[in-house]
Amino acid sequence: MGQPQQSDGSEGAKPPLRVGMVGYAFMGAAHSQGWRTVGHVFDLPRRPVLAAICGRDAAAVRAAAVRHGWAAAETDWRALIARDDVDLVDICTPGDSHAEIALAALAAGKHVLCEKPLANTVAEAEVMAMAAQAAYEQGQLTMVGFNYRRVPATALARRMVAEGRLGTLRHVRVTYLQDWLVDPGFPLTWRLRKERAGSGSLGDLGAHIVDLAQYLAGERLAGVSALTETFVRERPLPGGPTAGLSADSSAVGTGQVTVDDAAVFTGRFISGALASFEATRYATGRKNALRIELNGERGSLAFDLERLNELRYHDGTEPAAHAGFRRILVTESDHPYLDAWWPPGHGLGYEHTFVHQARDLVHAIAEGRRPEPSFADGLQVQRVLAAVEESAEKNSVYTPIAV
Ligand code: SOE
Repeated sequence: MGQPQQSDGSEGAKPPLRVGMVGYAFMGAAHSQGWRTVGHVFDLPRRPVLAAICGRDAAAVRAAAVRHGWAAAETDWRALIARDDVDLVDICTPGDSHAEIALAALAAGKHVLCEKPLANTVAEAEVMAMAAQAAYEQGQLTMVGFNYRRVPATALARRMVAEGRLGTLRHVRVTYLQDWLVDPGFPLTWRLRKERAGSGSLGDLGAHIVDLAQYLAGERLAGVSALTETFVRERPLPGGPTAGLSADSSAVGTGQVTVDDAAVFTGRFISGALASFEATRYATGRKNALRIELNGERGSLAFDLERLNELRYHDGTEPAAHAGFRRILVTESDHPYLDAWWPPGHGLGYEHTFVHQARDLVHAIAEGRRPEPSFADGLQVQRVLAAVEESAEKNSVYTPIAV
């Protein structure tokens, strides 16, 4: 039975891994929780230290440092990177600054964890992946924060696919649905501007499901056919009717949405298996609904983030008379990550994916192993997203993924 591991007093003797984080909003809070918790739950080879957090607003970043347990606060990410007491830079900013911060951190000799999507463009992601390769040769490691790989149930699904329990894969079906843009009065935040976010639902939600589908399938997509849409093209500016009027606003106090609201696409895996994807912020009533199903010749697996301690499995080799989908309660100590948590039946949640992400990265760094997903994996996802955009521009023409 798994039990939280108690400190035996030797924690202080472990070499520290001193983290500096850039960004303190939703993802910054989630990553902070991961770093803060991981050493109290898992027996790690190095002791994570929350050295410094960075954000532009001095008062807000100081408050975030206190709330999330960071020892120091900086207002300039260059100063954070220059600190001698930072070994690893964790980037939790909007996509338009990922490349610049990651490249500077690598040049300064730091390890880097970067939130998804890796970058806003393929060109940026290419430079980042090249820099990561060069840094690896100097002993620095890099990872992308695709946290949904680290739900115990999705990690178990990966293990079962790798064990051959599905046989030859035929279908992968994935949807990632939210509804926070349904109201046309919702303001024009950075996530709705291409220059900040790169794309809309596609980069934010589509990046997750492309990564998860390829991770679970154990193979990459070869090409896609896509439709994208922006349902509401003009929205109120965030600060109210007169704030920061932009050059492209046609009506007073509003601005243009320059990203997709939804992306629907089909894909073909290299093996010939077929996939379908839907990423939207307009699925009324769906808050953060990520579902994936894989069908193979020997069986099927289904995961629903709203029931994240469960995995559904159908063993197609069982006699039809009593075969059927069964529910695996993913809380056993021999399930991924669960040997360090609670006794069976006591479930985990969303935040634990960030604890597991930190755990895997600390192990990789201590052991000098390349963590996954790598920047090269992040680049490949970026290429899939670019192929989706290209296909959508050409009215769904099948578009091969660049290699
Ligand atoms: C978007 O709404 C978002 O916060 C994503 O950016 C996260 O990556 C996802 O996990 C939850 O939704």
